[in-house]
Amino acid sequence: MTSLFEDASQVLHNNWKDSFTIPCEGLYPFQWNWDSGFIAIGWAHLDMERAKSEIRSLLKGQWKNGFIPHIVFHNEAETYYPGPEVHAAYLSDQSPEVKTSGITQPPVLGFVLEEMYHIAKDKEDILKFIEAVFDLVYLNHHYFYTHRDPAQEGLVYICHNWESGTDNSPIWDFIWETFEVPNYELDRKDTKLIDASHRPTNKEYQYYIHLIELFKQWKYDDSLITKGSPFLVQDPLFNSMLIASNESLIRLGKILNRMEQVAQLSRWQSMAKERMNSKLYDEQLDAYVYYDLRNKRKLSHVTSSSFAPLMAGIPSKEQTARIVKHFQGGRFSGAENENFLCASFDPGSEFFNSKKYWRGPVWINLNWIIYRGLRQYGYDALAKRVKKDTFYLMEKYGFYEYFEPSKEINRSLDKGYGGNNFSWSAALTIDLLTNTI
Ligand code: 9WN
Repeated sequence: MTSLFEDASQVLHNNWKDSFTIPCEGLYPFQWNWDSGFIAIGWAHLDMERAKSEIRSLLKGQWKNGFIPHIVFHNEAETYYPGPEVHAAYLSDQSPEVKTSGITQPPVLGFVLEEMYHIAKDKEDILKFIEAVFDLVYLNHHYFYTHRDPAQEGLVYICHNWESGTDNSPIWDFIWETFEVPNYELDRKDTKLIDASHRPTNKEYQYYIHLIELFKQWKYDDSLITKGSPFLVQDPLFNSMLIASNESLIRLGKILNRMEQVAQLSRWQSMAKERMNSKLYDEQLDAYVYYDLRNKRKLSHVTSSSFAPLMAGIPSKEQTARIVKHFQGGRFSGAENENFLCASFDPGSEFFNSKKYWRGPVWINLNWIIYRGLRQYGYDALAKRVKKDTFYLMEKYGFYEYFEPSKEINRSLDKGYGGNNFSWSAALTIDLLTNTI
């Protein structure tokens, strides 16, 4: 019998394509932005040169203004929709030579670089690498604070559900209710590859494609998107990843003596943390929630993204004590601990669906983020439980994309949900296995 570590390592090796790693054979055959960050952490434990290559490949897709796209199409593949011709990023005068999408994903690169630094045995060598990419990652943060924060308040917006990384969260239903879309012809491949009931509906895809069509009309010009996009949301996960990455870049910048960048990052950082608490924290729910910038309203629902601020050190100790109650006989754990941690959407809500993608299932990258957050605030026993749940699911089913949260339903299942041999599930398992707590 092979070990979990060996199996995870095999998944990464199988998904490696010369200079980067695809998230999943067939289902996601290109390089994805935040996937690559998590994957690089996995590679850092196995082969640091591959981890570096993963980051360099992603940065080949960076635009002149610092923007990093959610997909880089280094290669050709027929098994994914929408491909490069639908995204048509060449319409922007900022886009690079390689084909990319024109929307982004949660900015994890800053803290990924710091993870690589901690994991590396040869510190001198890894610092050379970090020094070589530092300005590019900094430029990405500069892009966010200068192009995605119209009120200059410290919180950046996303303009597409795919930018959130949590594609069909019920949160986005409230945005879809605010506008109508034409009927686009969809050439979906995902529903031919895996169980369609685990994926978003065609109606939802009409919205996803419509937003892309609007952005193309505007040649991906950020000022036109700010003015006109019907989807403009301040998302707690996205902003937490940016804040966690700011913090890492500040620490790395000090080591590299990049004091000008450190000073600017620190200014963004203090504003961002303050605003997360004054704008996105919901006292009634004891959770960070979403703000719909277009329609000027809070979207007060609890999702696994609501817990990401712990990893970024945003809540006070008192807030954290209230937040963790969701995991102990609470909303997410279930009163009798009947759920594995952590469902992607509030299991008590009428919008919860335990099988459907980001409407309920457990995702390993969010578990990793929550684990890191709990440890940061000293909730080691709870962190251990998140890790135990993660390993249980992975050992029982393999490295699936997402998993059933209900322990009861799990008794009769023999598979996880979505794609199998999913890279970040494997990569972050490798990382969790190396943590002693
Ligand atoms: C769109 C690659 C990506 C992840 C996302 C996940 C899913 C894509 C899709 O797969 O989204 O980006 O086509 O469904 O939701 O978080 O980065 O693994």
